[in-house]
Amino acid sequence: MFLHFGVNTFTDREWGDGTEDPAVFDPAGLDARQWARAARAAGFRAMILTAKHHDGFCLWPSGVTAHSVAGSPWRSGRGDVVGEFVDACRAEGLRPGLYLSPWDRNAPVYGDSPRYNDFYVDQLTELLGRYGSIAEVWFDGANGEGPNGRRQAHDWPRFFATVRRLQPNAVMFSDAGPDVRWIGNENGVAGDPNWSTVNPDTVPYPGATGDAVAAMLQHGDPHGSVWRPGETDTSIRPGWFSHPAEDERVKGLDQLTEIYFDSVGRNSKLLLNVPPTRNGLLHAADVSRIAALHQRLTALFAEDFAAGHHLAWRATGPRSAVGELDLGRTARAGIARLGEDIEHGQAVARYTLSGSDGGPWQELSHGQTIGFRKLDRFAARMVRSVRLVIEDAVAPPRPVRIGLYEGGGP
Ligand code: FUL
Repeated sequence: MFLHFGVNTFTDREWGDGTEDPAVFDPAGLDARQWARAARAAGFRAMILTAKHHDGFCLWPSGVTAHSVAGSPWRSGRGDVVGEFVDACRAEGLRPGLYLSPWDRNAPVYGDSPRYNDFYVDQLTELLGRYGSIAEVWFDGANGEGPNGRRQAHDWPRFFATVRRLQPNAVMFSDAGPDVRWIGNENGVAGDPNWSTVNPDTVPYPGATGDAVAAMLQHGDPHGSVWRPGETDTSIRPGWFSHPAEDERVKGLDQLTEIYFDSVGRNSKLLLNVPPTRNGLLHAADVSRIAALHQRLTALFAEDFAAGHHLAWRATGPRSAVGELDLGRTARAGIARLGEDIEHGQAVARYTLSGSDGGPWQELSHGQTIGFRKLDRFAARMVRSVRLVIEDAVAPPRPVRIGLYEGGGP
């Protein structure tokens, strides 16, 4: 779960300009445990908070700027949202992650490249040194300075090295990784195909643009030299921050289900933004929507007909294979869940899944990449056995995990 929260929550904006008075920040009822409980109950495993958005306002009392919660009336200026957030994650068994916007519209040194790089590393050092283990660091690529704006040359190698040194187990996200990559849009849709390998030279730094960049983010590269799986970020609302005018525009259950299939179902992580409101709580409408999504997904994947049944696998060539699995009974199937053993990478480039109820094989679905997870929905039919034909691959294909579920029908 992604949480966008900050001065924009109070000024009703998406991008603050950095001139906001810290006094506007006063989430009187803030309860990070409520965020974490809602997330956990809805099946989320991690939460990522905007510790600093583009406006430069820090949700923790940073020692390198006065533009922070320390200048706000909230908890009489002695509060620390990042601290409460991390504690709440720990209490609910969620992994905490932090977003620290590289673009800073408040910092006077922004644009004086070496000095801002020092300032940014100082902030990273505070965030990664004070709160115990942090699971993910999120580097946003946005920059709206425009042609006459300030030009900041970010020292990405230094930022990445700082994270590695202070939090060696943290995953770093950006357009350019180095660990996980942006999927290239904010609509909740990963590419199909979607390779977890990329060519790093095509996306040299976060915020790089162009057709080749967009294609690399969406699809990866079957021959890419680095492992950099996609992460799909999208918001449950039209905006990233909470706006009362959008309380009626929380995405519907069907749309969220589509997003799940289009992201998680296409070999990507999903990072769904659920923004806290001005009183510092998640909105009831959002909380009930994520709970409903969890319920629906739990129901869809309740029973795996293939579980425990032997998959007979054999190579049919250097880059092809066939797997067959007998369910031991006839079941109505409408969803297949496929997965490669990614400890050995990602190999499958083209496949066809067929089913039989005793008669001839009939195609259930076909596709290109599988990767960690591929979800296929098809018109539900009775099957007793399934056959997965790997028609093309970039390496000898290993046995693919197959799950088979009834689904709700398309
Ligand atoms: C973008 C930002 O400009 C948005 O405000 C938001 O934080 C989104 C996740 O990334 O680049």
